[in-house]
Amino acid sequence: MYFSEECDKIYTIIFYMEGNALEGFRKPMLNQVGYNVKQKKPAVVKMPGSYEIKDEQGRVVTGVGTREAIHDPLCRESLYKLDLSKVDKPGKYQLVHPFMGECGSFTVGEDVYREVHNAMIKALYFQRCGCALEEKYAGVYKHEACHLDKVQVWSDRSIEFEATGGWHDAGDYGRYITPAAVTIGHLIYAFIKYPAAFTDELNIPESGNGIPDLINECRYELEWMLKMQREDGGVYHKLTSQNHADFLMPEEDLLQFYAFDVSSMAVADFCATMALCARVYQKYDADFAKKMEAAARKSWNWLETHPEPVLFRNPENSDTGMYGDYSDMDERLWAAVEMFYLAKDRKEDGTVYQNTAMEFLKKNVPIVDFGWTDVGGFASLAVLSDAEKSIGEEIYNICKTAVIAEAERLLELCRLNVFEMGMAPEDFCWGSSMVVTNRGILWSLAYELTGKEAYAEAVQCHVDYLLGKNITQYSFVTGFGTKPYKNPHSRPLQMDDIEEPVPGLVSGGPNGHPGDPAARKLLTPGTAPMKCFVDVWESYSTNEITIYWNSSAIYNTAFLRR
Ligand code: 9MR
Ligand code: ZN
Repeated sequence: MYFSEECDKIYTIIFYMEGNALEGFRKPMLNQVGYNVKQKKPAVVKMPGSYEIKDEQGRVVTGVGTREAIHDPLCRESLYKLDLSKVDKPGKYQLVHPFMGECGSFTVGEDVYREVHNAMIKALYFQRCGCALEEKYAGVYKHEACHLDKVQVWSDRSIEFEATGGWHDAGDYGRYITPAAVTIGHLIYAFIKYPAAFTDELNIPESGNGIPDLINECRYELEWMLKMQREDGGVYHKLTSQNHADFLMPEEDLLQFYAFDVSSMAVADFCATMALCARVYQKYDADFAKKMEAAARKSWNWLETHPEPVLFRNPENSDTGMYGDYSDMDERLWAAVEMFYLAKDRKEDGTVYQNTAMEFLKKNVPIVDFGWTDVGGFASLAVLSDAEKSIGEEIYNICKTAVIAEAERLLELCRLNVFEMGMAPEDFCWGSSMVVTNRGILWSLAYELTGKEAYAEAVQCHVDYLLGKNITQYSFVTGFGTKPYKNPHSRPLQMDDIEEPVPGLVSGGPNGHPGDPAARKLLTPGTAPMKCFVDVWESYSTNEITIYWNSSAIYNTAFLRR
C-alpha cells in the first residue's frame, strides 16, 4: 500500500466529485481491446493506491499498487503508472480500488489484436470509390457506385480521361497520389515483413481468389494510381473537385473532378510504389506486375529528365487537400532505392539507382519517417530489409545508424511521460495518431536489427495508446474497445443514417493546434496537447479519418501479431 498525505488529498477531492467527472477519474487508462498473455501490460490511473485484480468469478487474482505520481507533460496532469503484467492467464479482469470499488475491466488473451487488425484493413474496402459497395460485403454500409464520370485536367480542360477507382482519401472524396503511395508503402512493407498477419478472411469481393486479401485490396488503389500517370511519365498530384463536396453520400456527389498539376513528389512516390509492387505482385499476377514495372520505369525517366523539384500548391480558387511539401529529395531517394531493388529482382545492373540514392543520402535527407511529407523511412525499410546488403555496405550502414539513433531518441522521450510514449508535446499535430504509429514502425525496424526488447515494448505501448491508454480515455479506433470514438469526420458515415460508424477506422487524434471551428469552440485555448481531441463529426482537425492513418496502425498490429 502506498497511502500517503497525497492520497488523502486526492480522496478528499473525489469525495466532492460526481457524475462523469467521477467516472472519468475512476476509469483506468489501458488498452481497451486487451493485452496478449505474454506481454507487458502497462496502465495509467488517476487515483493512487493498491488495487485488487479480480477475475470473472470475483476472485482476487493479485494486487498491484501505484508508486509516486508522475507529472505528465503531454496531458499536464499528475498520474500514476499501474503495471498489470502479473496477470498472465487469459480472461476478463476487474480492477478494484479499496476506496472507489470497481474501476474498470481489461482482457487478457491470445492474439487479441486479430479482429481490430482485420477491421482496420477492411475499413479500406469501405473507402473504395468508383464501385458499388454491395450488401454481402458492406452490410448496412452498402451504397451505389460513386465518381464515375471522366475527369478533366485542371490546367487544360480539353483533356479528359477515365480515372475511376482507388480509395477516398479520408472524410472527403478526393484521391491524392502522395498519401496513396504512403498507404501502400505501410501496407506492402507490413505484408513483406509479417505475412502471417495477413489472411484471407476480410470478406471483400476478391476474397477466396487464392491471393491474400491485403494484396487484393491494395490492387484496387494501385489500378487507380496507374490511371494518374501521363504518357510522359509525369503523375498528377491529385484528383479532386474544385472544392470539397457538401456532406453528401458519395454517389450523390456529382461535382466535376480534376487531375491537378504534376508534382515531382507525386512522380517519385508513384515510381517507388510501382517498383515495390512490381516485385511483390510478380508471384500473384505477372502481367499486372509487368504493367507496374513499365509504369515505374516511365516515371523514373521523368525524374531523370526533371532533376529540379516541381512542388505543388493549390491553385488560388481551389482548396481541397494540398499535401504540399518543401522538398522532393526524400521522395526521389525512395524511388531510387525501390528501383534498385526492382533491378536486382529482374537481374539487371542497378548502379545508377545506387548512385542516385547515395547522392541524396549525402545531402542528409531524413530517412526515419513514414508520413506523406517525409517518406525517407521507406528507403530505410527497403535497404534494411535486405540482409544481403546488396545496395552496398555504406548505404546499409547509413540507414542502420539513423534508424537506431532515432529509436534511441524516441526511447528517451518515453522516459519523460507517464504513458511511456515516444512523443513530445509538439508531436501532437493534425493526424497525431500517425506520428504515434509511425514511431511504432521505426521501433519495429530497430527491434529487428538489434533484438532489443525495449523497442518491441515501445511499439506495444503505442498501440495501447491508440486503443485507450490515453488521457481522453477514448479508443481511437471505431468499434474497438470499451469506449471507442463514434463520430468521425466522414461524409458517408455522417450521411448514412446509421448510428455506428464503420469499424476499424483510426481517428486523426489529439491536435495541439486544432484548426477547425468545432474543436476551437469545445477546447479552451492552452489545453494540454493530448487533451485536444473532440469526438464530434465536425472536427476535421482532430477527428477525421484517412487511409494512411489506418495503414500505419495496421503495420503496428501486424508487428504485434508476428
Ligand atoms: O493529414 C493531413 C495533415 O497532416 C495536414 O496537417 C492537414 C492540413 O494540411 O491535411 C491533412 O490531410 C487532409 C487532406 O488535406 C484532405 N483530406 C483529408 C486529410 C485529413 O484531414
Ligand atoms: Zn467515390
